[in-house]
Amino acid sequence: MTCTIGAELEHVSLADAARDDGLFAEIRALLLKHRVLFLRDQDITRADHVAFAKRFGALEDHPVATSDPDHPGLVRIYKDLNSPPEHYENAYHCDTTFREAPPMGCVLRCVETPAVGGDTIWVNMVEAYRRLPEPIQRQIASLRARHSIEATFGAAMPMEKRQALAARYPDAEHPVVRTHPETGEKVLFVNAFTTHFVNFHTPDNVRFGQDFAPGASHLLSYLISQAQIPEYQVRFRWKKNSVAIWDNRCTQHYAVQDYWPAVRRMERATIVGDRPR
Ligand code: AKG
Repeated sequence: MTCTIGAELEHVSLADAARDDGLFAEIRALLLKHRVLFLRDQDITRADHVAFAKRFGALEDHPVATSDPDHPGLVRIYKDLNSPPEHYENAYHCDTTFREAPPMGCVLRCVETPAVGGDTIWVNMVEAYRRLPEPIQRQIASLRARHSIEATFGAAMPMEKRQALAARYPDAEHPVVRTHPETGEKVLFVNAFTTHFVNFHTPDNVRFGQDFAPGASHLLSYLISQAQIPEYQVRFRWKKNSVAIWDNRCTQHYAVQDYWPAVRRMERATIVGDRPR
């Protein structure tokens, strides 16, 4: 859909793909190539949605979003007049990287969309890494960073709830440049959940101790800001029954919060991933 990311699949039903090995294998290969796939008119049941997502692997719950009691693994992201924007999704992020093993990917279906607004943007973080200046690539090659649930979901919560969340999801540490486990590509792997580098050593911070690293926060902000570059992005206009399938290991996304108080209802299945290396 753009020169760097996204493809739209036509004349494919995900209900069929849930049952057809060949079709599923083709979709999986296209996902690795294009990083996010879009399909229209997927008037499928919730059971079909879950069955298709499960072809990729086991599903996991979301730390803050509500799961559908009748369809374990399906999370509701429903917004209306009574749920004002909480600024969770409208930050460039890779899903739940505060987990040791963040998700492999997601299958998101639109149940209801506002007349205007509510688009979602995806970003190709392999391209973001490739286009970094070479000295920066060298500088970040062996850097590691901390990812925390408190940086985003926790920030707006009362302290007690926030502490409970942090206890349930302790911070994780990941490489700043991860290698995609299937394609072998290098991926710039910092996002809204990333709080700081844990091994940014310079002559100065050896003197001050490794938690105080002059230049580190500037470098981290610079790396995080790469997701905002339009050349690495695709922006999708939802319709009822549109579906997006994304590879969470090499993309970030941003749900545009411009529609409140209109109603927007999405349902999402999240596929368990592996530990970034
Ligand atoms: C997420 O599922 O992580 C989101 O950011 C929501 C995406 C969307 O609702 O478009």
